[in-house]
Amino acid sequence: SRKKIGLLVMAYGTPYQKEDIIPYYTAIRHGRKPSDEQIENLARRYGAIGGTSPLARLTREQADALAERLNAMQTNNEFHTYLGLKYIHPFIEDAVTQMRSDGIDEAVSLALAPHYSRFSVQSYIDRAQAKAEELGGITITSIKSWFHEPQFIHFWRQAVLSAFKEISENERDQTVVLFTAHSLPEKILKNGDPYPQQIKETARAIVDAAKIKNYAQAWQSAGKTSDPWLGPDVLDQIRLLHKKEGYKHFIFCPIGFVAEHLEVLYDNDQECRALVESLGASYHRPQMPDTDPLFIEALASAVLAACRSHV
Ligand code: FEC
Repeated sequence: SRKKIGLLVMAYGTPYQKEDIIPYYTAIRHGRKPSDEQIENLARRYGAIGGTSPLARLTREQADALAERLNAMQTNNEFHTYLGLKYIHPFIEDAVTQMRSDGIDEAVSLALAPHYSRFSVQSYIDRAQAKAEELGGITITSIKSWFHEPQFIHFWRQAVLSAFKEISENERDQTVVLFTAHSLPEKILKNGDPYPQQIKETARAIVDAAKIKNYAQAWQSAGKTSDPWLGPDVLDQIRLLHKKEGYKHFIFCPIGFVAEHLEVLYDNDQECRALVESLGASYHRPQMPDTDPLFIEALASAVLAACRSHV
């Protein structure tokens, strides 16, 4: 019979309703309550994308689609999905506790973020492992990154190519593809964090697969702290590219994210778009991975590879 395997899908989380914004934001800030001004600013941005983010729904749909795909493509294991979020319920710890009480002794964890950083994915992993150790009797194999999955690259190849189709043929040479990911504090570089390199490799692989001529990379959504953050910032990069090359079209690929959410719908689709259009150029942003079958296939492939090597 099939072995029962826990599939711990870990993701960032988002406020479900307006009232969740303060506790959520406080959790992101490791328990330090944000100022009234910061809260208003964040509430305003959620307001600008319709009140709340579609991320809660999309994360759930991604987890369900992944489990369904995994159970359809092989017969050794029966995967049971548990959703564990970083900054709102159900928390990562809740999910591990639930798996354990459901009698699961082996699990695979996957974060819905393609690239590994000690500051991002490792903190998901640490929380799951700490809870598993505390409870005992459950082993979790943690996938650290999955950006190299061929179907993930293939997804972005298709997405970029469809964005190019919106552009008239004679202007395709005056188009730049801009790859972005969430910025992190520059201090990550001191410990040789692989995050920037993995993002660069992802961009490179998409460029090769889609035969893109003009491309650049930038960081987005940096925190407003006194620490230096990885740059160039996306807004500076847009200005620079426009000044130097006079591009008519900007295609945005936020390859560090996997769903439409605040960062994409506000930081890209509103802030970046406004700047691009103020420069007289056009803004394009292909569909995000969401529940695209190619993307779900990429995640399933990463989970099966982890099972082959451990479970
Ligand atoms: O609700 C939504 O639709 C968006 C959810 C959301 C995702 C997301 C992804 C990442 N973040 C990463 C790092 C940081 C660092 C700080 C930080 C701050 C915020 C704030 C909100 C927020 N993040 Fe986030 N992030 C999302 C939401 N993030 C809200 C707080 C207000 C603001 O700054 O806008 C700075 C913390 C601090 O103040 O010290 C650092 C990284 C990712 C991508 C990887 C992942 O998904 O885990 C890295 C989705």
